[in-house]
Amino acid sequence: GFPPQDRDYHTYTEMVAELGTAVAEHPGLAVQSSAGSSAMGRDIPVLKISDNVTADENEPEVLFTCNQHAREHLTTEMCLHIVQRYTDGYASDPAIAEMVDTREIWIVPMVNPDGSVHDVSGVTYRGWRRNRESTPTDLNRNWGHKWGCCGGSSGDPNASTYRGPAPFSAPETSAIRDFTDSRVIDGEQQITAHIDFHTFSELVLWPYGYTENNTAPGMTREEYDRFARTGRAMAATNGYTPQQSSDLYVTDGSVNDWMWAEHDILSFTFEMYPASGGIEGFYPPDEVIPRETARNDAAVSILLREAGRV
Ligand code: 0X9
Ligand code: CA
Ligand code: CA
Ligand code: CA
Ligand code: ZN
Repeated sequence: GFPPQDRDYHTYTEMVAELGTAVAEHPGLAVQSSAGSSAMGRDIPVLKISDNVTADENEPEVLFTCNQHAREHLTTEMCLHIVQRYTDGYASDPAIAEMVDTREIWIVPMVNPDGSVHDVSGVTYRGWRRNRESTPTDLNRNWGHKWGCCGGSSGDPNASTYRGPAPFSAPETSAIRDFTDSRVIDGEQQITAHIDFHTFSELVLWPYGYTENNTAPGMTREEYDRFARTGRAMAATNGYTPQQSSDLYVTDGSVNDWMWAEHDILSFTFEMYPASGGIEGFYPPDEVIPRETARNDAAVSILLREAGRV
């Protein structure tokens, strides 16, 4: 688990317990389900938050995913913070209640549970990024849109950005793909907006990642402008830097490209605190968790509101 000085971070077991507590305390607002299993057989829990939560209502759906990359533990705390804000905050905050009543919010706090557990299973942090298949895959290079197309991933099984042998070869990416596909009802994708949380660099990123061009097949000028406008509006609230993801560096097989190209989901990556650093940037002290998760409250609210615009 986490060392004593970082005990406020949640291990996999503690994350599962936290979701159980949220459901127990708010049975009318939260239900837990499963997206599937990791390579080592761990469950990948999904929490849904809404009014009349056991019913599939005709409300815009929004997805938050965290911890694709094992060592990016602050992102799990971000997803758990969203869980708490939209459950515990329901009774006292009318703005929260309005969003819970008019949206269906899906939260996956640990997309990569095996990697996350592995990263904290030694005497010191392991600096692990990928999943825990026998040949580990970088999950954020394993998505199926333009997989491996453009030099934005590695075909070398030893590389930290190894894309895997085929698109969606990793159980974790195929689980989130299947969950997302399952939200297509009567031919219409119900999820309209998504944030995949990472660390670090304090960035708001939008697709495409595989090309440096702004427009490309499936991305019109108007659509690009909506990404840029929404991304900049969110970044104005948290002080992050907004940019197209390929302005940082080109990636192929990343989650945002697939979510947008396959499902027209307004899909962003947030790179959380800190702004810069070396390997220690992945391990901010647990004292910063409250500040650095609440820092994204307004941005999350903006995305939820934007999710209701067609
Ligand atoms: O490389 C990644 O997967 C993300 N950065 S991280 O340091 N958390 O690994 C960034 C993905 C965003 N996409 C592009 N930069 N194209
Ligand atoms: Ca501490
Ligand atoms: Ca509802
Ligand atoms: Ca619905
Ligand atoms: Zn990452």
